[in-house]
Amino acid sequence: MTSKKAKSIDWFTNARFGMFIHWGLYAIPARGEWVRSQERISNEDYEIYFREFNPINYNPHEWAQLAKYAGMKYAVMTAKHHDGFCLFDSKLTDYKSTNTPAKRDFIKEYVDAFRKENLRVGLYYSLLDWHYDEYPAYNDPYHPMRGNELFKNKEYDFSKYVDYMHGQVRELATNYGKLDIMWFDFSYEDKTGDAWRASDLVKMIRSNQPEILINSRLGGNLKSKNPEIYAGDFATPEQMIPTEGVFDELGNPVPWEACITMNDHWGYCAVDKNFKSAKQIIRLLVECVSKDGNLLLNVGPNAKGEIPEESVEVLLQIGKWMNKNSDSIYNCGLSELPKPEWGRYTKNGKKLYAHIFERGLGPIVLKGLKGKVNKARLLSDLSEIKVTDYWHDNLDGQDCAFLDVQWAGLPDEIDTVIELELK
Ligand code: H79
Repeated sequence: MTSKKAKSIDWFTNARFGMFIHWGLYAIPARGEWVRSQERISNEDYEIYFREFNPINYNPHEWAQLAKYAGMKYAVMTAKHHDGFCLFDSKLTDYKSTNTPAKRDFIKEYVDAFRKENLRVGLYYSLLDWHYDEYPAYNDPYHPMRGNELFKNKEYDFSKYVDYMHGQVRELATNYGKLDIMWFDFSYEDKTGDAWRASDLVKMIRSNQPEILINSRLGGNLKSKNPEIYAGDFATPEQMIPTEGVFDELGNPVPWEACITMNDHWGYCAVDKNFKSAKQIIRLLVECVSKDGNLLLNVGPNAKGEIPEESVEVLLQIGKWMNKNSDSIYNCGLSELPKPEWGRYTKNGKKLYAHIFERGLGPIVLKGLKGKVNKARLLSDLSEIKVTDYWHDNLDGQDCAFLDVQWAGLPDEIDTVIELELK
């Protein structure tokens, strides 16, 4: 089991950088994908968006090209979010994009477009469903109708919802060709593991998609010595990067992927202009890789089907950097060396990449690498950098190598990468 998993996950741990796409009816109110819950909007009141949804500029080929240019290797798109609206042509509900004025299966178009750019494709599927009648509302902590007296005595047959959910996941696993990732969101309180009939769900998915990767949000403990069938293949820290990566109980590395937003919302939010800079995001990506993890960076397209300009701008800048420096990202992971003062290390075999975030003064000091560096080059143009094993008046001890750089400031303010060829 473990070795079988290990094989099909290699592409993922080599890819390192992916695009998360949160898109649905909530793009119209444009106050984020939790708008229904936060404003306690009823099914009836939310219906106006269903009747309106017509994203005339939806062009997943452009999204795929942008993801590709940014250096991303895969994508994950919301087939259904918590609001229950389906962007795919499900036979099990009328609440789907093919019944809106758009009349399109957006998931079909997405998988085709991204595959065409040689990007791996994943689907996000929400375990929560605020539209389906049998999903508990009154006592649920998140449902828009929580605590609403009108729902107090309503009866729910949760097993009907679980049947529906399994049926939809089966549709996704059988009607959209080879999927690389199924990304479930999320388990809470008693709604975890067996409550979702998660073992059967995972068996069904894997029988249809033998190489698919499944995230760890169906419940269970991925870090255990004997993880449950439904514990998944990779961990998903959200809006944070684990301090030292993720390891199981035996100390073996667990594949992980940090998912982060560019501003402060996943779904489109018209007034949220709190965007991170390309520099911040590139450094976060490097941090993930330096800890053996991936970065899944979100975009929230608007009601016209356009990725916000601010996000496009940042992705283009990331692409410009990746174009020169992606050898220090793809196929790379953690080095055994402790985090250096000036930035981060990533490593691929005998190639060690020094990501310099802070210029400091004088030589770049490589602690622990005395006598171990064959060659050093600036990754962006492969220009030689002199390495020495001695520095006059060095008080740092005897184990250092030194990069005799001649710059006053950093050649690349975002992240100057030096490729070190180890002996
Ligand atoms: O799909 C994205 C989010 O909608 C979903 N997971 C990512 C990938 C998610 N975000 N947060 N959660 C699930 C957990 C719930 C957080 C909450 Fe809240 C805190 C719910 C209520 C308070 C965040 C802040 C959402 C509304 C306010």
